[in-house]
Amino acid sequence: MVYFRQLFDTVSSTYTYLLGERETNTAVLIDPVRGYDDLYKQLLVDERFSLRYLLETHVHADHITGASALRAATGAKTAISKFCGAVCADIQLQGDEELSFGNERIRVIATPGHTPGSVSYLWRDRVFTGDALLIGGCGRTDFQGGDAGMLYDSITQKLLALPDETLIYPAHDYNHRHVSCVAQERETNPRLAGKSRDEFIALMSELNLPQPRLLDLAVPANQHCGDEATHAS
Ligand SMILES: N[C@@H](CCC(=O)N[C@@H](CS)C(=O)NCC(=O)O)C(=O)O
Ligand SMILES: [Fe+2]
Repeated sequence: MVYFRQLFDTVSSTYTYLLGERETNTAVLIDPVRGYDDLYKQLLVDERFSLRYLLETHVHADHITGASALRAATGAKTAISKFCGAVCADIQLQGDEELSFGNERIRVIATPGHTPGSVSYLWRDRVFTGDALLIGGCGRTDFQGGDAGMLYDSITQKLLALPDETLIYPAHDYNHRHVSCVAQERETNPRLAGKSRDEFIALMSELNLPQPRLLDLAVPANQHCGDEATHAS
């Protein structure tokens, strides 16, 4: 039996995911947000889970990760792509490997483009896409080494190449949507459906989005795994 819970930070509209396995009572947390440590810890206690991994989809630009505090509290290992420049993490992911917790397996898929170190995590029938693929959108590519062509390739060749019914759980949604699936994004995502690579690159260069409010604070803090000692907010 497995356990799945989607949690939401209303300040940054970030989704955090708790995946659990009931035979060994082991769990994994994807993209924890700093400030929710007590809530996560209580949830782990209530559900009797021991935390194995704290997985980051990338270095976030809009909120600070809760990884450091949770690692200290639980002994879980932190993992992030080796291309994120977060040397503080216990595991530097190559972007094509398998992680296991209890009897469960998670496949790491390199999905660069929003950032060079963006990865997605495939678990059972669902994929956690970080900011690579959002519901009806995708991560911006105008900072943090973003590359629209690379993002198009990641989305079309890796994420939308998964089976149609694969569920898509992004790192954010700003419009109260919780989940999508591969077929839905392929057919309806306005940034991608019917768009060539060049059209996508042109569209991404014309977004003119305001910078995330916490950009200058969050990026360096997250490269230190959200360590309170080095980067207090
Ligand atoms: N208003 C938000 C903006 C956050 C933002 O720009 N998020 C990035 C991800 S780090 C993004 O790619 N957003 C996609 C989009 O807005 O289309 C803030 O200030 O934090
Ligand atoms: Fe991001």
